[in-house]
Amino acid sequence: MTDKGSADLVIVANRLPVDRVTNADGSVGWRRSPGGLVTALEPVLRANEGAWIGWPGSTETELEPFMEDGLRLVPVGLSDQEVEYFYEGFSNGTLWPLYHDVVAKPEFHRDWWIDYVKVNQRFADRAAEIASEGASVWVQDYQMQLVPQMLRELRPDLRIGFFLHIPFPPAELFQQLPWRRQILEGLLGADLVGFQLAGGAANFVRLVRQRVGHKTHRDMVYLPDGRTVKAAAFPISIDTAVFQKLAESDSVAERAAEIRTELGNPRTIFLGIDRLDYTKGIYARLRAYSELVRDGHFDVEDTVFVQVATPSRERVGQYRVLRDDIDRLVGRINGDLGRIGKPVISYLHSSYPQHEMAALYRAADIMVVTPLRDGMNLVAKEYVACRLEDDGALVLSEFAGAADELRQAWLVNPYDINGMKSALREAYDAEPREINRRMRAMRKTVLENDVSRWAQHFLEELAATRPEHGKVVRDSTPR
Ligand code: GDG
Repeated sequence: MTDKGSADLVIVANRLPVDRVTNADGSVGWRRSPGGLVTALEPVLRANEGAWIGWPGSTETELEPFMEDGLRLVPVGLSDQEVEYFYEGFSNGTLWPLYHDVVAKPEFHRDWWIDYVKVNQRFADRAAEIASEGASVWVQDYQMQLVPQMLRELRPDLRIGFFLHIPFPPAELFQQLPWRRQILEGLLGADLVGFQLAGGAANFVRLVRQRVGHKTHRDMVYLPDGRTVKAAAFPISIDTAVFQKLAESDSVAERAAEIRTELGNPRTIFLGIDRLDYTKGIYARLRAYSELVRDGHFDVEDTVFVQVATPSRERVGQYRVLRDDIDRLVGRINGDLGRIGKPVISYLHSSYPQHEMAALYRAADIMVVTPLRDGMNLVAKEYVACRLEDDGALVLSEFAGAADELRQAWLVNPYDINGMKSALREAYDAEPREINRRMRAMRKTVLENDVSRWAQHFLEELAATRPEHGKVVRDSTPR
């Protein structure tokens, strides 16, 4: 690799931050996919001749790099087999369940691993091509864990950061992985490895010591060639201003009122919003709620649970089974306990625009977020951002990363159905003063720590690594 590219900051992520859309006239265009990550990184990408490398989400065509709304996007193509082996297979059938406490059984297939290596190499090659001399490259998430080392081999001049959006498991689980050493070495190609929580960083450092045999001290790894790698926590957040503004708008307020009317003006609306994923604890949550209805604590005449389950990974077998399980459970609960026009659970298997999400957050009196394991959980923070009047209760799993910051939620163990039932009842019965006190504290946390701050904090730490090398990443004052 001799030719250096021109990008001073490169983001490497599995997906590009846009979706391909076919317009009414048949032409093909791009629509920005909503998400805090791109909003947070946009200003800093613009200020640094930045580029974003990712898969455009379809296998149809090979695409050249292009500009979209001022962002330089560099597509990496995947074949049908790679989508199946690298993405659905190794990423979502092996790593995802393994990193989430093995709540589903991870599958280990050597063919999947071969494609994971192949695709990671392709992403690393692209990054090596477009990064300028001494540039910073920020690699995102579990699909890309080999990229730091592959890139370091091609371009030792780069500053490389990595952030894992999902939990990093304890050694006892990680060691099941037949390719554990390769993954650890892949990550060690970075100068800075970021995790959602300090526990993830500690798990990583311990594994590096035990399995790779490098010297470590606290959050630092010392490599034999003199290089150091820092592991630290950077809890991600949301674009708080966007949600706050949406929640303040008249149209969202009107839509929230409309939702309430459409539900028959109940006294209390419970809400769950999740990707339909077995880590999110939807099944046990709905069971806990339905038992409270069955036992007469909640009455379908004035209480309803709205569960939005956004379609996700529908080609992966475990996700299809989950969908059937939830369909059956909801059908049974509504069949047994509902009345005409009064379902116990109003179940929506669909995705919605952000405006509708904000209206749901505004309409809901009690938000129920009970994952079995979750890196952070942004839905919990979005709910808090939308509660302009410091009202609304949050019932939150102890096993979501967000529980570290949102201590004033009603915290629950999602495996303990009776415990969840008690928390749901307590939140339902809580005095407005108590609800306000808790929400006020949580709003302070979410308002002070938004996703721009998260990105800035990570990039500052990255810039502080290898001070003798690398360009200075220019700061940007977002919005
Ligand atoms: C991973 C980690 C970590 C959902 N349905 C719709 C919709 N959403 C949006 C939510 C939220 C996001 O998707 C989901 O984020 P979560 O954090 O809740 O969960 P994961 O998708 O599992 O995310 C997680 C996160 O990465 C970030 O690091 O917090 O732990 O698992 O923003 O609002 N958005 C729209 N329509 C929907 O129907 N517009």
